[in-house]
Parts: sequence; C-alpha cells; structure tokens
Amino acid sequence: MKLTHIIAIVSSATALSATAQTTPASAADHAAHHPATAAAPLSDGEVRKVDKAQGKLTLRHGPLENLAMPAMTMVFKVADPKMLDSLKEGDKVKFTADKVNGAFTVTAIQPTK
Ligand SMILES: [Cu+2]
Repeated sequence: MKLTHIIAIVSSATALSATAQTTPASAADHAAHHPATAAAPLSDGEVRKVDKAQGKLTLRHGPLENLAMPAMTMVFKVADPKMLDSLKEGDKVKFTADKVNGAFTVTAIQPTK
C-alpha cells in the first residue's frame, strides 16, 4: 500500500515535468516551420578571407546539412563582427551557419587544431 502511494507520487511528478517540457511548444513548432534551420551542427571550414570592414567571412566549407548546401567556398556574414578578430586566412575552423534574414550567416565559429 505504501509502495503504491510512492509510485503515485512519482508518476504525478513525472506528469508535471512532462507538462513543463512541452510548455515551450510554440518554439518547437516555429522550428518545425523552418526545417533547414532546425539543426545547426558544427561544420568544418577553412578561412579564405576575413573582411572586418564589411563584417564578412569567406569560408571554404564542407557540406552544410542544415542549409542543404554542398561543399564550396563562399562568403558569409557574421552574427557579430567581433567573431572575426581572432580569425585569419588559412585558419581551420568549426562553425555553425544559418540563414538569418535571408543571408547566410556564421552564428558560431571556433578554431580547430
Ligand atoms: Cu556554401
């Protein structure tokens, strides 16, 4: 009888946490409308050009699955111009790119060794 009572408490707590997890459902729904941006994995790239004045970065990158883009060399905007401060031509990087306001934008970048 006691055990049954404990199980009842645990399962109601589980139900509560399940409810809490589904509360930001609108955010998940929004992501579902934009499957291309739902996942933003780190991709491999190499810095080809850094343009601090324009806040742009030319990267040779591997396939970007979240953008359905094959490997290529292209110009990205950067989410924050400060991201360019520590980058130079030839750097190998891991980065995340996303489409922001219609422009391909690097949202995160880190050097690799
Ligand atoms: Cu590309």
